[in-house]
Amino acid sequence: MTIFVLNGPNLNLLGSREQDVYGAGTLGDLEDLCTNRAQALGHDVDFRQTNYEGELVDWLQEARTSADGVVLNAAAFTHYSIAVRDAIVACERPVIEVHLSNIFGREDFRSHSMISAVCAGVICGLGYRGYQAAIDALASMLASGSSS
Ligand code: CA2
Repeated sequence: MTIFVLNGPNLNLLGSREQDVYGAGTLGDLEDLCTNRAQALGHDVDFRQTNYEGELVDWLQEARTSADGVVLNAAAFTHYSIAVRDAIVACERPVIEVHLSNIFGREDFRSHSMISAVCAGVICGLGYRGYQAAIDALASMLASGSSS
């Protein structure tokens, strides 16, 4: 099975600054971790990052035909994008929302997610481990044929 791991704006900067919030690893390190985890479970990962809302919407639409499940860190789009929310619903695949940081322990505006209600689950505050946990959960959901 194929799992899309989709990352939103500014996550290409991982490792270059704000290491106290997001960790010291780079986006490349995160891709390696996701790929290795999925391979160990017998799945493929298609790992992508974009700074553009429309491109993320395009990828979620693509997931409907090309992915079995999605791990999504929509970054700042999480907090205001109705377009991303609608694309999650339209993709008809289980989507797990992930954040590296604990969005509930930061500025008030980060505590609200436009997308949580339409995702299969939410993981935040666990750093890179959150992506690993999301891949594990998706693999288990796909194997059992359930979306929860
Ligand atoms: O904690 C997360 O994963 C976030 O999705 C990251 C987003 C933020 O807007 C969300 O509230 C929470 C920001 C990603 C920016 O990443 C950077 C990485 C290094 C340096 C600067 C930004």
